[in-house]
Amino acid sequence: METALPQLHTFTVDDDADGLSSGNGNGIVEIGETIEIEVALENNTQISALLLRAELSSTHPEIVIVQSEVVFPSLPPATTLTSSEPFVVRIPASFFRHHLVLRLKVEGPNSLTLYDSLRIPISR
Ligand SMILES: [Ca+2]
Ligand SMILES: [Ca+2]
Repeated sequence: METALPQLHTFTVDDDADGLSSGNGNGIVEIGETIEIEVALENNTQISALLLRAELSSTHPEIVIVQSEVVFPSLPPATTLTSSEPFVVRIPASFFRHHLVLRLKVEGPNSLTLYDSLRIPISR
């Protein structure tokens, strides 16, 4: 069986007060906010990547990942696709680092597993 290779295209961060995020909506991730992260994947191979499941984790124990798993419908060749639901991450007021680094893992039944990281600046 041929193997698809999903790759991270972009990610966007939402700090507004709508949906599962809770913040001041100024576009800057600050301590005390809960953010939504949308990840867009791309597929530059010739076959569809089926049933992708993406998982987000953190090496910082104080970070709370409220929604750590999102799924993608199949990702056809030469396309970019955003997950139907966002990841949700809460940054506690005690977080003291200037960047948050999150690990992204994406796997599917006919794909090579993707490992990447998201680096998000944090303000206070
Ligand atoms: Ca939102
Ligand atoms: Ca903010």
